[in-house]
Formats: sequence, structure tokens, C-alpha cells
Amino acid sequence: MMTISSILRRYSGLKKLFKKMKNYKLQTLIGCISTKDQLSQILKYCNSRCLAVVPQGGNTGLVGGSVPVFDEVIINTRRMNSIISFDETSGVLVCEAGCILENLISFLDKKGFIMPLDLGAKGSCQIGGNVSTNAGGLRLVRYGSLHGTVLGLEAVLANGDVIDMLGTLRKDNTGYDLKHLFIGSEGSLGIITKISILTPPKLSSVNIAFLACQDYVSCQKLLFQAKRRLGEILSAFEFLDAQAMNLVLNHLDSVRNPLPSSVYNFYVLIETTGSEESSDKEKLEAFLLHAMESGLVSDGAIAQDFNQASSFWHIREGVPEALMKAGAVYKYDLSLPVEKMYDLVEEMRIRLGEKANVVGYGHLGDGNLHLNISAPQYDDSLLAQIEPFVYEWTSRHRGSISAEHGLGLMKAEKIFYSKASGTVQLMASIKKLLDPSGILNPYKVIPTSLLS
Ligand code: S2G
Ligand code: ZN
Repeated sequence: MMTISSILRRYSGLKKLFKKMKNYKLQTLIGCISTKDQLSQILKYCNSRCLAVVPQGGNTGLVGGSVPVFDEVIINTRRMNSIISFDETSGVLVCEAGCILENLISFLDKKGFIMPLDLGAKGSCQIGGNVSTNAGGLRLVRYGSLHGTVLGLEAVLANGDVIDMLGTLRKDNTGYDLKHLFIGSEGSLGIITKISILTPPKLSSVNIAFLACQDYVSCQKLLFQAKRRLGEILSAFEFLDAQAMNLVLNHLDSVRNPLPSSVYNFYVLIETTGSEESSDKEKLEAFLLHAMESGLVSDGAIAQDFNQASSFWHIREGVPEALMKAGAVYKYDLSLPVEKMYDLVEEMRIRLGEKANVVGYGHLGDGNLHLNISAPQYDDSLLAQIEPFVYEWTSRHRGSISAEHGLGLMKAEKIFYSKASGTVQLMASIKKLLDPSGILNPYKVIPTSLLS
């Protein structure tokens, strides 16, 4: 495999390189970039010739944010995958953007720490991509957003300038905190090359409960109680409806229903993470007893061992895979007021009738609904019944049309459903300031019409 640096040395003009590249899988060829200096050289060259580039990490995104639209150069960061430092006192990890999330989780596990985020795609997603999309994941309810846990970044701008914001301090009030511009900008303002992130200590007592509720109001009330009765040990609060559960049971092998005695309308997965096994378990059991006695929970199980805990998580994390196996799927990743969230699922069911299977699941703990509409095949008339209804409904309820998956290519033009036009204009001004030639991830995040 030729490396980009050898090609850059051999070819004075990147244009000639393209002729060579046409015969290669662009990603394989570009994947050899392994230093910020190489990246800076490539961007400087591309910028000087208005050659568009697409930054790409693990390519696990769901809105087309890391794939080329036309003939953009793919710059894959997978070779920038070193751990630079880890401070075992503060828990601050400094690493390169191409580190795979699961590898960081394993590295930290040996040190007695954990990553503050956990995603179903951890086996292939890269931390640089997680940060550039401000990924949420399964534990945001406990550890917060990457805007809180990322302490610093290094990024390369379109003109090749390397911006060193790689602080490792919890508190630093010296000027504008520019790293936040890059967190969630999906590679449209600069390409992240290094991250410093605050990692929580790994605690010894983790308990998982898988519960059944008869209605959505009970799920809401259960969340209210969990935040008060479990308090600081609550580390995940996920929900899935019966439709999601049925898809998992029908499409994933080796998954069995932990609560088979009846068919329930909703399931809730609660995880607690603390330091005192006995008192944590007592707290969870007391919470569940109160929930059962008050009728919020119809049935439930607490995992008795690691395998059972994994099987509970496998159900929740298996929903996206089951949806893919079921056929065509229209995905909507929405932030909504918790009390309203499931109304949209029910209204969508009325709207679509027998045409599709409407599924609701997600991170109830942080008000993030994954509304997925499953159908035998993609169908424009079905899509016309879904959009713009789903966006208008979300906007009417002051929700976000993208809670954690980002806007990418698929939702860039939908940004106005969740952001005021003046705000989007300011975003466009910042984009034009940092990338005047518009070479970084074009057609993504910001409506193209604002950038011409
Ligand atoms: C989840 C995963 C991606 C998807 O399950 O929490 O964010 O397919 C999703 O919806
Ligand atoms: Zn999610």
C-alpha cells in the first residue's frame, strides 16, 4: 500500500495524485496520515487549490457526516492512534484522535478508570469522531456531555494552521474557550488531531435492573424517583417500547426476554455505579420495592452476575441492529421534553397506521428519543408522511432534531427546525472565517446556501 507521504513526496501537485488515487480505495490510501504535520501539509495544499476534504474517523456516523458527496479527498485519522499521556492522579487522558473508543476503554480499565462515554459503536468509532460529533451515548446522564469532559483539543484548520488548545486543566478562564467550537462541529471547522479528556475512576459496584412498565407515564415517574432515590449512583436510564423489544427478540439470536411472564408496553434499563456493593444493592432493591408497591413497575429483575448484566445491555444495545435486520429504517434522533417524548411516537403510529412499524427507544435519562420507523422497503410516499411532520412536531415542542447523532449531510438543511436563523447565520460566519474556501466537509452541518 502506498503511503500518502511517499505520494506527496513523489507528486508535486495533488491533482496528479488524484489520477493515481482514482484506482485506489481513497480511504485506504489516505488512511496512512499519521501526524498533524502531514495533515497540515495536505490541508495547506488542498486549501491553496480549493480541493475539498472529508475528515473520517471510524465512519460509524448515522447522518452521512464522514462520507464524501462528490470527489472530496477522504482524510482518515485511524493511523493517529497513540495514547500520549495518562495522569493517574487527575484521570486526565491525552490521546490522538484516531484512538478507537474500545481501546481507550481497555487501556483505562487496567488503570482503574473508565471513559466518560460509552456507545454501541465503541468497537470501531474513534474518539476524534466522537468529539467532533459531540457523541452522547449510554452514560451521559451520569458523566455529562463531552463539552464538560473534554479539557482540551489540538486541531488543524483548513489553511494548515495547527491550533494548540490541548489544555489538561479543569479550570482555565483565560479568554474564549475555543475548543467548544470544534466539539460537535463535525469536521467542518477543523480536523481534530489530539484530545485531552477527564476520565472518571472505575467504581467497583455496578448493578443493572431490567424493569417492565405498563405505560409511558410510569417510565417518566420512575425516572423522577430514580434521580431522587438512587441519586449519585444512577449511571444509566434507558427505555425501549414493546415494538423495540419484539424486534430484538425476533431478529437477534441468543436474546431471551428476562421478563417473559407477560407482555409489557415498556421496558426500562437502570444502571447504578457506586463504591459500596452492599449499600448500593440495598439502595437499588429499596428503590425497586417502592416502584413495585407504587405500581410504577409491573415486573423486574436485577442482574445477578456479569453475564446477566451483559444480557440486559445486549437487549438495549441490540435495538439498532434489530432495526437494520427488519428492513428499511427511517431514523430520528430527537431531544424532547420527557413528558412529551412518547406523544410523538403515538402520533406517528396513528399517522402511518399499518404502513410501518414505529419504534421508540433511547436515553430517557437525558430526554433523547430514538424514533425509528421500520418498513419492508424505502418508500417516498411513506417518507412524505414522516417528514416534515416529525421535524415540525419537534420544533413545535422546542426540541432538537438531532440530540447526539449530529446533522451531517442528511440534516444540514433541517437545522432551522431547531436553531434560530440569526444563530445559523452566525455559525455560517464562523465557518467562513475558519474555512473561507469551504474545503472542510462541504455540504455538512450548515446549509450550503449560507456559505456561497
Ligand atoms: C442508540 C445508536 C445508533 C442508532 O442506540 O443509542 O444512538 O442506530 C443509538 O440509532
Ligand atoms: Zn443513542
